[in-house]
Amino acid sequence: KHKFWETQPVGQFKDLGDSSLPEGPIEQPTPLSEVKQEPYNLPTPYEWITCDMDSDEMSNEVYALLTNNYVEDDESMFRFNYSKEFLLWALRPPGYYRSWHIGVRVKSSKKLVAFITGVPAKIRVRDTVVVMAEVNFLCVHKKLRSKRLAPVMIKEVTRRVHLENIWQAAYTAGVVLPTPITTCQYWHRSLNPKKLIDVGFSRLGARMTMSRTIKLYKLPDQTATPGFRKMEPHDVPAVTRLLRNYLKLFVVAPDFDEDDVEHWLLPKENVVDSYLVESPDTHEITDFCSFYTLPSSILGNQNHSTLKAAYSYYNVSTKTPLLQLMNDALIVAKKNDFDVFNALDVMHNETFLKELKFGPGDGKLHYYLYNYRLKHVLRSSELGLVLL
Ligand code: MYA
Ligand code: JJ1
Repeated sequence: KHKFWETQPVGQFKDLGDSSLPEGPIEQPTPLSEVKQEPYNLPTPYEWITCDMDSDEMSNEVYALLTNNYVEDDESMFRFNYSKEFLLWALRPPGYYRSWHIGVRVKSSKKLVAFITGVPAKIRVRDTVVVMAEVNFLCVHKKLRSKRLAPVMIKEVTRRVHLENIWQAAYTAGVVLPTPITTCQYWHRSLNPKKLIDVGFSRLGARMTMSRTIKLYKLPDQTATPGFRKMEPHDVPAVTRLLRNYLKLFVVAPDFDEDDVEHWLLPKENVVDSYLVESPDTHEITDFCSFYTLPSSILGNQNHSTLKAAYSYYNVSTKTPLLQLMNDALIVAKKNDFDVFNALDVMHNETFLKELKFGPGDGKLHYYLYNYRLKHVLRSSELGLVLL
């Protein structure tokens, strides 16, 4: 069934019930001198390139490839439209390797036709912090699908990760591969229900009119929590402490230091938004919420071309009830003109989804580790990791 994935050091379906297998790396690292020194062979019309994302020309080509060929929903009504600024943010975190931004060009025309990336991350699995690659943005041009290019790209990124002496990876996909560490459900909270219905993102419920629907999803103009404000640079140490303490609760979670928090959570316009609660009396930072901006192109609608979506990122509540904190997140997202607020059922998200009128979507997201076995599949609420 999975001719490629059966050859890889990942959990296999046949081993799923077998808890005699140990938790941890599936295969041991080899000396770097034994890592293949030259790139894998591509079919002759194509060549590898390392994408210099600092170059405006290169990042424009990557943006165009993904805009036209990246992930769609099951009915091809929407396609992720990561912005250029978002891609630069996602691909250049602290300690990133340029060599992990990999493109494939047609030799004759120089056209970019495929892409895959990794970025380094420290991820804790139970008590062990493991340096990993987070692999994302795997994309093959629509006209070159089903030619087995993806396995070559995955092997090439693996080789370049190994050259940095890194032997594990984390990734997500909408498809089932051998084998998920957990499977998450997407949930959606309408902010602009009329547009969502007009473009086919959602439907009028049974016995619902448009005006009743608009009323149902109405939100206050102002946030409710005293001391709720945007995160600022001087908050990095306090947010890092809050987040590190919270992420201890989960079986798999990032091990963020202050540099990571500065990069991943400090607000960046049209990319990532973070808010916190500063206690009006003690000035303590007690709660935190964040979301990233990922629009989708609306395919073939006369009236609208993009859906502006916010995706729940990391949220921590120690004083403000999570429900109230996330309602404030919905209020600021609505104010900032988002059409929908999306979330996965990870961490403690299940405690607010239904009450805040999120509904389950038709998409699922499967999480995977490369070369690291878990004894059991996790519940999604045991996962403390959100990938972009
Ligand atoms: S997930 C987002 C993936 N991108 C898209 O969905 C965009 C639209 N689709 C496409 O561009 C293509 O359909 C892709 C496949 C490129 C996805 N992850 O070349 P093929 C396996 C892993 O003939 P194509 C993201 O970015 C498939 O099961 N494998 O197929 C995270 C089959 O293998 P097997 C996938 O459709 C990526 C083989 O590829 C995926 O032309 C993490 C078929 O190849 C998928 N999403 O191209 C990558 N889809 O026969 C893994 C299909 O065995 C990283 N396949 O079933 C692993 C860690 C590496 C680093 C390790 C370091 C130590
Ligand atoms: O966005 C998604 N689904 C939407 C649109 C469905 C359009 C028809 N297929 C959806 N809408 C219903 C919303 C409704 C609002 C009121 C309350 C009830 C719900 O369900 C889905 C997620 O649900 N998204 C996708 O399918 C995109 C792909 C997801 C997998 C991506 C994995 C790749 C990432 C790797 O890095």
